[in-house]
Amino acid sequence: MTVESTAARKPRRSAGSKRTAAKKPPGAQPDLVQLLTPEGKRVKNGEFDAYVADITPEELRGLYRDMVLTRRFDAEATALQRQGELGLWASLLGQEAAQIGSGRATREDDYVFPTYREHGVAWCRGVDPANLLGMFRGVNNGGWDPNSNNFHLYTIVIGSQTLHATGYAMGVAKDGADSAVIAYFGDGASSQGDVAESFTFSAVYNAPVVFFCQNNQWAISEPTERQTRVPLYQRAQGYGFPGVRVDGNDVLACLAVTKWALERARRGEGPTLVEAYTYRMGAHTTSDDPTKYRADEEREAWEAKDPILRLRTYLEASNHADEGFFAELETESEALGKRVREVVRAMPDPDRFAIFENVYADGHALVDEERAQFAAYQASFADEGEGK
Ligand SMILES: Cc1ncc(C[n+]2csc(CCOP(=O)(O)OP(=O)(O)O)c2C)c(N)n1
Ligand SMILES: [Mg+2]
Repeated sequence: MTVESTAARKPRRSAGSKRTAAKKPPGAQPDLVQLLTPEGKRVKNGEFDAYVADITPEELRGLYRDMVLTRRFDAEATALQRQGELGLWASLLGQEAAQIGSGRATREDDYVFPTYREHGVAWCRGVDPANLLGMFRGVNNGGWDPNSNNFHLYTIVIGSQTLHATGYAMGVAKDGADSAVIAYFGDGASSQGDVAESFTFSAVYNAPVVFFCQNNQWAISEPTERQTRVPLYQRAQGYGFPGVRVDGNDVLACLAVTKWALERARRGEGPTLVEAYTYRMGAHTTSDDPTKYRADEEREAWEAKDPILRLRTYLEASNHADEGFFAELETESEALGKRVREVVRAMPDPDRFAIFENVYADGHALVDEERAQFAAYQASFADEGEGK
């Protein structure tokens, strides 16, 4: 498969979907780059094998460990929300391979622009998972220094980070650096104007940016069929850069395809769209109840394609990992869960007025006014208390 043929590939239509965007049957598999089947079998790929050809058993175990620890951390965060320790949590359950594969493909000097769900990518960038929870607990606006790990703060305004990434990438090119930028976004975000503008700008300025779309099939309660009439990766063709669809539950394929796309960016060949075809196994966030809008069979069909299970099968079948490795990892997982729980519970409440700091470097009259209003509002409670 060449880059050109990838971009020019025809949309696949499921039976009976000639004019209307009919929903695919559960488990339907579109054309995609896959190196590890759901059954854990390594399959050859003429174009992308080269990007993982020298991967060692130790590195394979590392990818497995990353996915397991990320899933464990994510489960702990969901539990913490249920116990009232967090206001909200956006789970990545099911998307571990897309995030670990692409995250491990990045170089230290690359810059990453996430959404609010990229806990696995944060892990790969070296951000302490406990620090991801401050915003969800409502005690800070981020919790880490973006420039320490070249990992931007989480972005809730859907799609806006693709513009930030494009601008940053244009700057990287102007600096003459050979680092690359990667922007994460979802299938729902693909409908945002910001994403369309990012595609146009990055294409015409040949910006070194990879657009990594995790098509997890749902944008809250809206299925992908409501976002597009063509496979999402084909959008790239209209902007003049390549798009490729990868099995988002295959960590090896995600690693290989993202490496390829980042290398294109480094060589000055401009943007790439990667559509990681995956599934959001849990709710959109802890505020959502997916049983209201999707069938259990759909989730069950995707359970059979679990990203962690398939790598475990492969590791065991190829004798790359023994029982000792899995047992040790289990212990490490439990320790991570415990530590995260302790750190979160100990997070101090912020000073109420801290929100007015750092809005402008040198302050602003409007912020001063708002601070004064807030102070008066707070004081009004004190008066009430005294009056009683
Ligand atoms: C500009 C904007 N519009 C609407 C929302 C509300 N919103 C939050 S998440 C979401 C769905 C996003 O879906 P998708 O891009 O597929 O990402 P996913 O949550 O599935 O990872 C919406 C509409 C928002 N945060 N920002
Ligand atoms: Mg989505």
